[in-house]
Amino acid sequence: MPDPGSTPALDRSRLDGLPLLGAAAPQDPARAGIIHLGLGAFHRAHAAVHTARALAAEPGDWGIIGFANRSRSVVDAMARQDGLYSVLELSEAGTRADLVDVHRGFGVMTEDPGAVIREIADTHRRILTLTVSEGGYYVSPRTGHLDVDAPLLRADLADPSAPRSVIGLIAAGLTARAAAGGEPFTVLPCDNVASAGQTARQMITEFLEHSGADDAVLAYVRDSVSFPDAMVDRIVPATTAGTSDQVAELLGVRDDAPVRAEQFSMWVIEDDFPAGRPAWERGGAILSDEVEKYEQVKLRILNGPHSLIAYLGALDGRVTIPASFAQDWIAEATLALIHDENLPTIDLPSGFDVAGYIEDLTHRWRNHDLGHRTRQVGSDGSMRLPQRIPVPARFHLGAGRMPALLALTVAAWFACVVPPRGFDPGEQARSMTDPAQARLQEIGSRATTPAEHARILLESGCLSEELAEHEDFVELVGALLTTIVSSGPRAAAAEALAASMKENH
Ligand code: CS2
Repeated sequence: MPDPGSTPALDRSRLDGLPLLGAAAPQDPARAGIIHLGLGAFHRAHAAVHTARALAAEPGDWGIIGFANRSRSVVDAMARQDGLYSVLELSEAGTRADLVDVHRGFGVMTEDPGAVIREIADTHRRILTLTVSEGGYYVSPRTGHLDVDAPLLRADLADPSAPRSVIGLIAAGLTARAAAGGEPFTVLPCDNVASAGQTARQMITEFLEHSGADDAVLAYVRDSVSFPDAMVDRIVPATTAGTSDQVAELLGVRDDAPVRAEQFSMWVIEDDFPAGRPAWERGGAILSDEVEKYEQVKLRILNGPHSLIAYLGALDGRVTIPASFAQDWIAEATLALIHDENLPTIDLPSGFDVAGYIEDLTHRWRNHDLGHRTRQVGSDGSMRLPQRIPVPARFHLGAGRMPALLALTVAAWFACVVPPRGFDPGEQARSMTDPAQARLQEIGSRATTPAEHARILLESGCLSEELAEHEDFVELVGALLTTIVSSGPRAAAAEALAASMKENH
């Protein structure tokens, strides 16, 4: 173990001889064409990496000005390190570390919203990328429109010049950019949200309308701002305390902002950039006009089943995704969810090797070195599951079939995060977090049985109002939750497997 005291800190003076991933962006911050909101591990292991690779193939003015959501720690560390950090890639062939050198400015959105607005108005900036998680888009799962009842949005709508939500910030930034001459611009979401580009356009436009924006601003956003869809895919676990030690061992420097990721990385982007873009297609990304289909693949083959692995695993006391997926009964339920329930609902991209994607995925989920935690994947289900469950579930229910493994995913989520009265889901589930947890717990507290608990929660519209109208689905979620409470997750998985896709009578 290297001695942290004697390992020199990473900064530009240490670059010589260290491996650089792709190429560096131009040093001058004025030549940073990209702003990024959400400077977490995912962006730094995904879009930033593809950008560095694209710059190696084709130089250009594509440095990144990065804003963290609220935490100073990454921003401070990266600023201290002259924008440098390392990406640890953990594959079967071993672990390698490379430096990424594309970030040219830093800030914290909640501390200095004015800086974000100024950056969006700045004509040197041409693209805004986003990793703000599902909740950052403020889509009401109930209405599909902007969630104007969310307290933060309500406050932003009352005073749109001092926004604190991401949607409010972008709306204010675009308003300022329109006033500064209306140069074209692109907002490119990189979250696991279906039709994320269209969704962002809709939410930002609704925000502007609700806040009484000028017609000229609305016309600017409609005509000169593009919102391409994109599918993003790379498993990036939270950085742990040991990650910096690993970098010290591999590179001989102390990096306070490293990220860890699997080798696999995929980014499919709709090619709609009126102000230009990096040569991402030369940096490992796919530019495609079938992004929506790729998004379906991602959300229904990877993300939805990932949630099931996390919830069943946590209820079974498993700390990590690979430890969960190693349980035969969890793997069996997960693969049945993929093949029998989700795959038939997907309109596959042309020429896409779905069998290969699934085969790869089972290896990715077995990557023990990543140590991806069940509590990480299981957190924020109230924002993630509406993207993952209702559409495929309604597809089958509408045709008279019962998607019992989708129902199991919902029951296991409730059991972990909003457990029925008197049920202890165990330490891994208890450590999952969710911004809606207290509200949902309050709603569920009126129930006297697990079945009633599931019913009240679903009828509150927490997943989708339309789904809650399917009485037989609601009943099955209740029955599966009852089984989890009385006999454990394994018994519930067996029950769901037996019921999956049976014709309704
Ligand atoms: C996961 C994703 O936490 C989750 O919900 O399903 O973060 C997943 O690891 C990534 O989308 C992989 O691309």
